[in-house]
Amino acid sequence: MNYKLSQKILGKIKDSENILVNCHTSPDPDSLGSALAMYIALKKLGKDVEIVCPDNIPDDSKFLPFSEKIKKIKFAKFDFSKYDLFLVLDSAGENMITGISDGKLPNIYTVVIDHHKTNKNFGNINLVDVKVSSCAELIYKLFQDWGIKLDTQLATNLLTGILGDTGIFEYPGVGVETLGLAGKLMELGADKDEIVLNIFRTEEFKNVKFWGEILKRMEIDAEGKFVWSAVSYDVYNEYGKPGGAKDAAAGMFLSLVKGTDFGMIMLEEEKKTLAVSFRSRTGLDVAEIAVELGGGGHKAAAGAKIYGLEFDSAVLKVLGAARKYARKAS
Ligand SMILES: [Mn+2]
Repeated sequence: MNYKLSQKILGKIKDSENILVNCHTSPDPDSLGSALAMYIALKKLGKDVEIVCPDNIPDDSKFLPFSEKIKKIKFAKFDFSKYDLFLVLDSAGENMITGISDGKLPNIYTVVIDHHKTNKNFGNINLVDVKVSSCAELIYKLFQDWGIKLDTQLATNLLTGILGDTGIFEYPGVGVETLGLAGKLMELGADKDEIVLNIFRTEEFKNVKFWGEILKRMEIDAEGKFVWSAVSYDVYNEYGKPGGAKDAAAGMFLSLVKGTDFGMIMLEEEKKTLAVSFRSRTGLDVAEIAVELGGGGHKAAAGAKIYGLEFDSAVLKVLGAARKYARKAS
């Protein structure tokens, strides 16, 4: 048995008829792969399942088996009354689920299944394992406990989650357990090359040009040992608001620069809403900065949103938190 809570969660599922599963805001490959894998498993268990998300799923993820089942909803308006169980995956807190800064969760029995070290344990049952690479890896271990037979479609979704949250196995700390598991998923028919091509090598040309705007604005803080870039709403809007461009650029550019420990990209997604992606280069824990700013995440990759400040003030706030953390860490 991988987890003590596995059977308790399975019992709850067996007692339920209509099950709701979530994808988090700006759903990434781990969120999507985890939710879709769970969807397939719950169907195998004979349940009615719905997957909901506060945002649209990216076009590059539409090749994933059953991705068409993910429904975009407004949490404040959706009718949750028919559901008797809510499985919350890969989501550290309420706003990651609802997409609203002070959003309330529906009043349904809630099971949290997550790997964020900043998880707030807000469910009725909380299975949080911060040692796994991804929520998909956790779910693989959970399915082992449940005796779920994996098929190619399920394996494809799980491998997508692992590839996403490990930066295609590149992030510091990705070890033999994760690699071994990925190998097993490939034996089951998951096509690593197809996933990598679709998700990481199918960028819109304009998004790549937008990365140029990010790079052009990149600064180095030699004392704090970090790089940073901040792009205002007006520039973002000029490029047609390329969703996902910030995270993709963060994955590529923030852990490259000699002499730095970490980096961050700030993007004003809406007027007075600054989204920040942090990436660690040396293994320094960037989730601590994200938490200081009201966000969360992992040691190697984290995020936060600053609401209600003008662009310049929001940027200064983020820089202040980063410098404070850098001083403390050195
Ligand atoms: Mn994840």
